[in-house]
Amino acid sequence: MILLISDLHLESKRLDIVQAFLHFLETHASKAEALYILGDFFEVWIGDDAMDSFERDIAQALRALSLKGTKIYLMHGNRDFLIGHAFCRQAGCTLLPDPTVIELQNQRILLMHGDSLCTQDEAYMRLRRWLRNPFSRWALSALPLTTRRKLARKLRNESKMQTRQKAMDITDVTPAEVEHVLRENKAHILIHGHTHRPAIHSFELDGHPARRIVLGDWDRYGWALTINGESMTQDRFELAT
Ligand code: LP5
Repeated sequence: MILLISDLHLESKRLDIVQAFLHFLETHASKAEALYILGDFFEVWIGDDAMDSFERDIAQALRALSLKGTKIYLMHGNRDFLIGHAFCRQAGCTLLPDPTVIELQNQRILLMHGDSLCTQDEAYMRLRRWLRNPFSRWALSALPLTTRRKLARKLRNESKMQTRQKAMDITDVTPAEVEHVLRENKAHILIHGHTHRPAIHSFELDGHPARRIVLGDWDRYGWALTINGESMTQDRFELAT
């Protein structure tokens, strides 16, 4: 059995989510062969050198799970694309490129965070190109921590303001891009997060049944997709109060 989650946006201000995640690790994830975290695991990540006790405790919890035998795979999201090898080493997890194809039951399954599929969101696509550019990453990483924190806060505030004003279809994935990535990766199943619109979409791709499974974000509820043999089910659970 494997588990997939995304968009937990872990931060010290949301201890309800942290508690639910720790509980999820102990109860569900410890029984899984593998746990895939498809991005935006943290609310924001400005570099491994900014790790504090909060992030170290989360890394420790993941390491404890990996020592029990569950393999942990982590993909970057748009908020935590600066997670690096130092965190992964501490957490005992493997960093996955976006996109990644896994094979289960002779099926190729495409895993992505999902932000790169929102191609109609031109303002975000510009920001993404700029932030992911190796030179910008290098320059940002060289800034003092206080400056990085301020920049990240500014970006979050600007993003919240602008996202509220964007039409729903702009902030969702572009169907043509979904078809393109599936064809390019010779897959008929795509699993991603990012849009916070949990669902299982069935459609036809080149005469074959295809599915796009959108993982839910952890906020009012927690979400996890379980793949067990042929079955794929997404469960929603209450966060303890
Ligand atoms: O995150 P979410 O889902 O709410 O919104 C995203 C898009 N927004 C983002 C930005 C992130 O929320 C914040 C990024 C934090 C990164 C941390 C590390 C950064 C490094 C800095 C320090 C080392 O990804 C949002 C999409 C939405 O998904 C749906 O797909 O719409 O995109 C935007 O809102 C982008 C805006 O439209 C354009 C923003 C221009 C900002 C200009 C301000 C510049 C000031 C700072 C310069 C570094």
